[in-house]
Amino acid sequence: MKPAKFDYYCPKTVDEALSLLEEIGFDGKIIAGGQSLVPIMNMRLSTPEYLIDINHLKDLQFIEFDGSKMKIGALTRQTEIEMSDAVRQHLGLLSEAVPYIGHVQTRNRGTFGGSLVHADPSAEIPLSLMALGGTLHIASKEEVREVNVEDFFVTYLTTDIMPNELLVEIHIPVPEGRAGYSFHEISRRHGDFALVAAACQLSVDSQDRISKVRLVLGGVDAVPLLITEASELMEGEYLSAPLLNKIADIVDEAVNPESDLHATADYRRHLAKKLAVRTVKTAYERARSENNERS
Ligand SMILES: Cc1cc2nc3c(=O)[nH]c(=O)nc-3n(C[C@@H](O)[C@H](O)[C@H](O)COP(=O)(O)OP(=O)(O)OC[C@H]3O[C@@H](n4cnc5c(N)ncnc54)[C@H](O)[C@@H]3O)c2cc1C
Repeated sequence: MKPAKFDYYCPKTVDEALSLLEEIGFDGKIIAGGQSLVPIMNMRLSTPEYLIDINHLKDLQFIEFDGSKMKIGALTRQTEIEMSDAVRQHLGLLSEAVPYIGHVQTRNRGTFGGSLVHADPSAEIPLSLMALGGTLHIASKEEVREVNVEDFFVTYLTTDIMPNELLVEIHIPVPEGRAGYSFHEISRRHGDFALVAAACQLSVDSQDRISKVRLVLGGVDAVPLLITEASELMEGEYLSAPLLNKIADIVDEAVNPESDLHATADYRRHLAKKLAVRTVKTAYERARSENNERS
């Protein structure tokens, strides 16, 4: 199918884009990589009257390390994240997760910010950001406001962003000390969205006790699900088989999967427990083998 008729704008500066968004409001839509929006428009599930193409806003395309956090521009292509040495060194979880997104061709166009705003609950970038923690910087004509990732995802395909706003950059703290991470997902074919995905970012103290951990599951609720009870249980503990069994029980309680054409809710629940245990174990082993403290 073809999209419904629309007018097309191609602003050259962020300021120009924000003025257009202010003027057009609910009748307009930003297009970044177009890898989610264009199929939706082709199916006429979305029929914006105006498209605002942000591909010329090169100010929004960067990856920077400032000593304690990574700053990533919203328009940064997923391939740039995948290929970045700085991301591999400081945010290994993202480097591990991004190759699961679609295909090389979709990652060449798809952007970091587009995936966050599209907010598919099984998408790899929202899940990884939830595990890493961080803030989203959202600009309008009036201000730039900061939203913690925990507050950004509202429900399926819905985020805390208004029609007159533009996601401009994302700040992610670099894990300190002896840190480990892990990302796993199960999908029917490579490149498909995950049936269930799990991400874990974890740190241990000098005695190998877990000092900080964030476990997140995707594809099991309307948003990427941060399993806070599992963090509370693990912090201050050594990882052990009984602890992993308790984590599986917590995950069983926390998830709220649905059945669809691809998998039943029961199968998704089963995968969630298995993947949670697998990601925590791998992240812990990686953290323990990290001898050189980074700060
Ligand atoms: C064949 C195929 C397979 C795929 N498989 C996966 C997969 O396995 N995992 C996965 O996560 N994704 C997958 N995707 C989607 C992924 O490729 C998209 O990149 C991503 O979901 C959207 O990013 P985008 O830059 O293309 O955004 P767009 O499609 O341009 O926009 C998506 C939404 O975000 C809004 N938006 C974009 N940028 C901004 C901004 N800076 N500020 C405010 N709003 C903004 C748009 O208005 C729109 O509502 C797949 C896509 C295809 C075509």
